[in-house]
Parts: sequence; structure tokens; C-alpha cells
Amino acid sequence: MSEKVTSAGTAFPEGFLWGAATAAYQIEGGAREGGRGPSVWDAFCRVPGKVYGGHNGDVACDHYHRWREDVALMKSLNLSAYRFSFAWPRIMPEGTGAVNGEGVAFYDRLIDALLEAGIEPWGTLFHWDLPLSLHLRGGWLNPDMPNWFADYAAQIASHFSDRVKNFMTVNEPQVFIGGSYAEGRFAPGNVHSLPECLVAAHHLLLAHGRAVQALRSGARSKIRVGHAAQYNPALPASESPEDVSAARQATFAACPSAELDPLKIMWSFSLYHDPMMLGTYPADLLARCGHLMPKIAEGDMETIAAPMDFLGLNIYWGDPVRASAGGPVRVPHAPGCPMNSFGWPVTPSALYWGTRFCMERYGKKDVYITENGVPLCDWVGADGAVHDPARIDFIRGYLGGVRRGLSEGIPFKGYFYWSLMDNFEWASGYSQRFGLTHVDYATGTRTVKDSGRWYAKLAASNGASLDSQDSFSD
Ligand code: IFM
Repeated sequence: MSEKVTSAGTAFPEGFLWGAATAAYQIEGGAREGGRGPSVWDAFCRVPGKVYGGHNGDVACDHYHRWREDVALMKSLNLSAYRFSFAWPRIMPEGTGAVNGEGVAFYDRLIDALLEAGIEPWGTLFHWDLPLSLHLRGGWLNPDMPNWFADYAAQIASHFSDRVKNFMTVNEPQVFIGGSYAEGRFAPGNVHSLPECLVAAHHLLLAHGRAVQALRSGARSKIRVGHAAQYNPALPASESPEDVSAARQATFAACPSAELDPLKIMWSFSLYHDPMMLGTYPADLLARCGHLMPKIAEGDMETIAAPMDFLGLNIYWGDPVRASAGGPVRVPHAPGCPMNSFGWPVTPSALYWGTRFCMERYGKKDVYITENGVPLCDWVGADGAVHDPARIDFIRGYLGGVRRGLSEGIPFKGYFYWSLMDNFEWASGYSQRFGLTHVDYATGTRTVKDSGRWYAKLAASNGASLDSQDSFSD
């Protein structure tokens, strides 16, 4: 790996969470069982050509039936926390109104088993599986969406907040709105104009803010609330103050190109996170797209900026940027830069710079890496094992960035590897394997990869074994 960031010797703080993450549609299956209603992804997967190989989440990893085995798997990996998402259509099949007791019971069983295994449950309310009936009523373009989401959040609080202490409202707002509404690459799959996308984003932001309030007011015990933001920070091409400042500027640009490109705008980080964290839309967005923005009612920005208890960041990679007289300039990755099976560059310093830039802009607060991981071409070998030394190297490298941040006072409190197991990777179907555990989709068999065994050791030693050069757990 070309980029080295390790601050070897820096210890992880006591109580640091060693976790893994998943999302309901990607692992559960049981799509027509237990009273679950259809989601936009159930419908989208049936549209020819939308998902690789015509795959869908009907069965996925069959976690709906294998949850007990999966909790045992997590325990064997020494996880101290598990991030999962509630399937809104399993809790409220129509999105509003009636609550599905069988759906609630499924998560009750899962949460109880996690607690019994000594694993903290971390619940995400919305990881993209919108109930189809709400989409048919206009989805995120409907001004009622924030209220529907708040009602759902109130149900989550009332049923689970006695045992779940950490909630995330929405997963990756910009991927969801950018990939779905601006690009049509994700469900529900319709491409919308820039003004419509901005309406959808505003409703999503309001939904987040109302959900924060609903979770807090309905909580049955002391809970913490945050969200999980995805982003690809700009990485300074060198550590000169000029390059660092250029990378910071590029990271938070909401309108990065000369023309108003809806994809770039809707995928930008600050469009969503400035309102959530600072209570204002970014200045460059207002200056250039103010005339295209939806009407913002009095009180909206205060609602959107409802205080959160922690920052959750999903970071996979970053792109290098250098300073120039004309402003920040993206520079190509070095020839031969390591790539994963998705073609994403492997850039371990992304966790450090991504988190540092956020702390600088939004203020210091507890930060959790709520997702970080790598898809590789893994298979079960003739010896029955899955040898994935590159994943071990990936995690070791990226955690070097966390250590550097810790050594500089960034309050990293935990790391959730994406993902606990191979799963349904949205439009890419089952073609990408991110897991610490291999899943044979024909039989459901789980095989812990070498990286899973290595991660178990890392978790048990609270990160101390990171400095050992072992690639394998034994
Ligand atoms: O699988 C996804 C996840 O659902 C959201 N974050 C990125 C992951 C890898 O693409």
C-alpha cells in the first residue's frame, strides 16, 4: 500500500467499540414474510436491467431466519457493537398507520440476543428501503414525508429505546438522494430535475430533524442520536498548508463545477451536513442555486439542526487535491494506486482527513466510523478457508488514520467494519463481497474469512494487535 498513515504505538481508548455493520434490505431476506410490506427496492429489483444479474433481496443472507446463528457469529468475532437497520416496511408495512407486531417481534428477538451476547445494538432507522406505498404517494417529494418519518421514529423509540441506546436516523443522505433522485441508479429509479432533487433533500433533512426530536421525546431510557454520513473527502496531495487548505475547501464545496451539475450538487456533502450541523445551507449553494431552492418555512432550519450526540461517518476513500492559483485542483491517483474490486482507490488516510475536516467545520464531538470496508474477489478455497490478506491490510492501513487522529485529539470512539458478512450490494447485486464473513448464497453457509479471525483478535486486544504483522489469526 503506497499511502502510510500509521501512528504506531497510539493506543485505542478504553471502551472503543469494535463493531460491524449491515442494513436490512442487504441481509434480511424474508421479503414476503412476517407481515413485511413491499419496499421501493423490492419493486426496483424487478425492473429489467436495473440490478446486476437481475438479483434481488428476497432471500439475501436469509438473516431473517438465521439471526440467531448470526449473533453467535458476531460473538465469535468479539464484536462489542453491531450496527443494523430496521426495515421500515417490516415495522409499518404501509409506511404509516398500523404497526406490524411480527416485525417488532423480529427486532425484539434480535436485540435481546445481542444484549445477551454482550453486543451493543446500534439501530439505523432508514437505510433506503422506503415502504413502496409511501413512494406511490410521492415519496421524498411529498411534504408529508417528514411527518411520516417522525411517526415511524416514534414507534421505534416506543418499542426499542428501552434496550437500544444508540440510534442513527438516516444512512448516507447524499448517496440516497444523489443516487436515487438525481441519477436514478438506485431505487426508486426516477431521474428528477435539480429543483425537485433539492425539494427531496429538504424533506429528507426535515425528516431527519423531526426524527431526532421524536426519538428523544419518545425514548424510554437515556439514548444517543446521530446519523451516518457518507463522504469521500478530498485528500491533500501533500501536507503543505496550501494543499491542506485546498483539500478542505474542495471537501465542502456544494457546487464544485462551473456549470450547475445536478449530480455533483446532489452528491455533495455540505448540502446535507451543513444544515444538519450548522443550521444553514452552504453559502456557495445559496449563491448559485438560491433561485432553485424550495421555500424554506420558518423553523425548518432549527428543526433540521436538532442537536445530535455523535457524528457517524461512512468513509471508503478520498481523492487527492492540490492548491493552485485558480483554487483547488483534483489530481489523479498515482499510477498503480491500489484498487478494490469495485474500482475504488484504496486511500488509508481518508479516515484521518475526512474526520479532521469534519471536526474543524462542525466542532469536536464523539465520532464513530459507522462504515468502512473493502470489496474483494473472495472465495472459499480448497482448504475450506477464505484467504483475504488484502482486507487485513486495508483495515490495518485505515485504522492507522484513526490512530493518527487519536494522537491529535480527535475523539474517535468506535469503528464499524462494513460489513459483517457479504451481502446484496444494491445495483451491483451480489457481485461485490465486503464481508468479514463469506456467504454462500445458494446454501446460506457462512465462512469466517481470515480477516474476520484477524479482526476478532484485534477487537479482543482493543486494537493492540494492530502493530503485529500477522496476516492471519493463527
Ligand atoms: O453497501 C453500502 C451500504 O449500504 C452503504 N454504504 C456503502 C456500502 C458499500 O457500497
